[in-house]
Amino acid sequence: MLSEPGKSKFQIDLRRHLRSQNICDKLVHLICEIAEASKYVINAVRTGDLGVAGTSNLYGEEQLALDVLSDRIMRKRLIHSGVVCNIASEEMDEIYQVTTDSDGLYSVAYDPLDGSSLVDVNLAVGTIVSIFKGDNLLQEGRKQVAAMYILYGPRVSLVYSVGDGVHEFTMNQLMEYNLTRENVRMQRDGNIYSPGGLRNKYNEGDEKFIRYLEAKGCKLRYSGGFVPDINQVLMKGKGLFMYPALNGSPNGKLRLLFELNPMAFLIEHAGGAATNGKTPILDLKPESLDQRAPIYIGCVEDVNRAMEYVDKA
Ligand code: FDP
Repeated sequence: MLSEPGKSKFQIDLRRHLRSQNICDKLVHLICEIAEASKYVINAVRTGDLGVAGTSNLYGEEQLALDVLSDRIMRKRLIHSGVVCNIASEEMDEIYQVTTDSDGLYSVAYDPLDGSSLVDVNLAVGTIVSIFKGDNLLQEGRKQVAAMYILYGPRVSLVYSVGDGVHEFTMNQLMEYNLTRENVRMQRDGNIYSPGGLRNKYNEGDEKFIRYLEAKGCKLRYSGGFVPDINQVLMKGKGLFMYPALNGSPNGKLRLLFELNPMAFLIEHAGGAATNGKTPILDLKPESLDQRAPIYIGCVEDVNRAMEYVDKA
């Protein structure tokens, strides 16, 4: 643990913290590069035109939608990092191969701007990142060597894990990420719930589970952005997010590679759990880049209870 009692935690920046994690220099470099990229993404989110792709600005130049722009920012940084062999993004149809020589390098799957439809109503959005060693991106999430997200809210925060605890950093006025919470832990049981999707498309088990949560006294806390909603569950340490199978969408909405795996890695490493209703998210073997799955993620006891309801349905 790097934060010492009596010493200001704000002195510990991301790079220094990463160096205390016993990981290779290339992984430290990669996570720092992603943190650098996020500074340009937040700048685009805060100041960019809210135009849609294909429209032009005052000078007749083509505008990029913020998610397309964020994707370019991330991809460029990863390509030039020198430590990445394969890249997959929610914005791309195929894997982008940076180099065929994957020895000692990493592969990265990311959602550059999750919740981008919320930018025009000024709600929080985020970048989600999953990192594997080597060139294979279609592996079980449990094989991730690191996962992280950056939340662009009233403040910008970065949460990462390399498998040894979950740590939160907050951007300061100099745009540096400084440690604010080390070893974030989830309680076993929660009191908030974040249910995605249309409730009238829920199946019977999910409907009963929601009624159970309401009867238990859980408060509804749903922003419609996966990153802020998960961040709330993780930082409060007590709650559950779900995006279940819906009538007509048996795999729900959220994508395994870009959204579910990295968040499940973070929540599990904070002592929580994540399942599709039957199998832990981190044990699902992806068959395609755009694979989706239902998810129940948060406090262990709430997730177990969700599985009971799903099983009985
Ligand atoms: P969005 O469509 O705004 O990009 O991943 C997509 C996502 O947002 C998540 O951020 C969010 O949790 C979910 O969709 C919200 O979906 P619903 O509107 O169906 O609840």
